[in-house]
Amino acid sequence: MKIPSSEITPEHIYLNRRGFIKAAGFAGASVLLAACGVKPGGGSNAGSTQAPAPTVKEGAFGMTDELGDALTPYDAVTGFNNFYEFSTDKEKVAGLVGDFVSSPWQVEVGGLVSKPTTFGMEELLKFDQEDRIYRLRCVEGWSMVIPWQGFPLSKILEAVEPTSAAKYVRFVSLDDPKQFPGQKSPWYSWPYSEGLRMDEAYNELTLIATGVYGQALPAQNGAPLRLVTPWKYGFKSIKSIVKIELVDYEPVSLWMDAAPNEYGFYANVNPDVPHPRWSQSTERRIGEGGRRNTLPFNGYAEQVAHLYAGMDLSKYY
Ligand SMILES: Nc1nc2c(c(=O)[nH]1)N[C@H]1C(S)=C(S)[C@@H](COP(=O)(O)O)O[C@H]1N2
Ligand SMILES: [Mo]
Repeated sequence: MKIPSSEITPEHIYLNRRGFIKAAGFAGASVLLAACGVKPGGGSNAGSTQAPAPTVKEGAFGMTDELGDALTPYDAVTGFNNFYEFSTDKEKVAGLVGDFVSSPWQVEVGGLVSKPTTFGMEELLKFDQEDRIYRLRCVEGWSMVIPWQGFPLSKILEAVEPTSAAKYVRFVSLDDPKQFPGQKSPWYSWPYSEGLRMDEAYNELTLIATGVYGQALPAQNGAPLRLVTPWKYGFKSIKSIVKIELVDYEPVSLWMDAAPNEYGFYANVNPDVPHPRWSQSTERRIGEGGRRNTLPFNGYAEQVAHLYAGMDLSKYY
């Protein structure tokens, strides 16, 4: 099939590139794919040791994640966004980002570290950029499957050398009401902030995303860099980060501050612990009809459940 150049989207480019890598049997790429649990799609899922059978058309968009779930189309990933700094209307965000300035960009990393460092975007892009296909589950009950590019957060932490006093990592988004009209709303404690426990921050799944579908992150997805923790609800995945601080206390996020009975520090995806307003047991995969069951830790239990051994997850929600 030949696609007219006017219709070539980053989705086509991304899938073609992946197709090429697969066809060429490029060793480096397959090692990378294996290392992040990603599997090129197109074939059947037979022989997989993963328990849940694929419930969508395998490889509808040419690729699946490790559970056999098809990628969410590019238009939905970049057109249906939660980004309150622009709008509370998910369908309006992409149209409001206009000339958001994400370059030049700096990230100040400090607090309880031996080597406080301010990184320019160029320096962060020098870390090996990996492909990671992750499911993103929003607490509002929808989910997507997104092909990110980025690097493990641990790379930044290793560079700044946290001291033994550091117990948590605090993240802060850009504070700029001129660019972010939503920051004029008095309901929230701007700038957006989030936090992780140290072991969560060092977990192999924890990604700083710099791209999606093979292109630099569009503004609506958190340009030029955002956090992605796929076993946690989407609100932990803080966008447009300007500051990372190592601290010895559990940080209070924007959402914990706004509604402490609804949003906790951990925010691990958990079908058994309902949000006060929404059951978390099922979700609507964007682009799919019907609902599917939500998996504990969003299907990443094998990689992260041990971090919470012995904790009462209905208390530490
Ligand atoms: N700074 C900032 N980061 C944010 C948000 C936000 O409003 N502001 N929304 C969060 C929520 S609730 C979700 S579900 C994800 C959505 O990411 P996406 O729009 O790239 O799908 O971003 C998260 N990161
Ligand atoms: Mo969300």
